Amino acid sequence: MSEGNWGHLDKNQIQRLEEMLIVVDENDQVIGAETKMNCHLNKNIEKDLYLVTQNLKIATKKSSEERNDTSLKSGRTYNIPHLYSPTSIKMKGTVFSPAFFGFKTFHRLLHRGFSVVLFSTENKLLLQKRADTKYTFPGSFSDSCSSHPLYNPLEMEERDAIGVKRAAQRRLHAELGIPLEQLSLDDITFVSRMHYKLQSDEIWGEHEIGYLLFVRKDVTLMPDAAEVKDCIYVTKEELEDLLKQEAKNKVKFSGWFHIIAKFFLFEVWDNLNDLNKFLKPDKIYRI
Ligand code: DMA
Ligand code: MN
Repeated sequence: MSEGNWGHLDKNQIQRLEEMLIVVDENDQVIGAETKMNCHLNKNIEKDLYLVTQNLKIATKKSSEERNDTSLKSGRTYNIPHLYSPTSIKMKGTVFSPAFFGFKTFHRLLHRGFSVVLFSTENKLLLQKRADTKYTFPGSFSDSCSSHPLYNPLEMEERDAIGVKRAAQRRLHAELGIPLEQLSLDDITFVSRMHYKLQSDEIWGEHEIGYLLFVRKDVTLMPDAAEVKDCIYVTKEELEDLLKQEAKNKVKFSGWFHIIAKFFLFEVWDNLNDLNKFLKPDKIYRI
């Protein structure tokens, strides 16, 4: 693996790669959990995988299997469905396909994420510039705050997308320093979901069902430099200008911000007082 794609990560980002994310199928039904690292490696997103859906005791690496991933450890029992990506399983000298053991084929590891677009009451959009240490799209402008709900009961609660909203509140506080009392779950509107796959570089990428969330509020910002390099409020014209600068290689934007901008943002911006026609909680846009 090339130094450039790992070398820019600091201790905080490396540690956060151990967070357990929610693995979903193409209809956003929960299938299991995986580390943030495994969810964002192109090698896991670009090929078919198998999913262990029963408790599985891995006896010893040597005698029971041949595999090239590090997500399962020998001698441990897994109680939650877990990614398993062997190319083959070798038992007593014979090579079997994982399907032989009844492991369900699972196409291209997919996880749940969210993106918050936050507007001030003056109708300016909050953009964040990602820290240079971020694993994907380092140093790029992006929406106000993107991240992932975690595999725990509170952030997996699906009624009114409450779990995802809790995760958004947690990250708006952690990344941007927005005080929890300034942003309640009721301040966050769930707009719709998008399914997309993106490459950031040759190592890292996204394959996500992303919840688009909307906030319109004046908030206090105290960004964490380990996550966010800069924060700016922009008008629609200023954003259009920044996007033109990207074409001249002067600034960069995250891949998912382009999707949000193309399919939602400018239309939403023109209708900030009446978002009802954009609220499609049951729809998943395939992009
Ligand atoms: C990724 O955001 C999430 C989406 C929806 C593209 P991120 O890389 O900033 O997430 P994290 O907080 O997990 O680093
Ligand atoms: Mn992601």
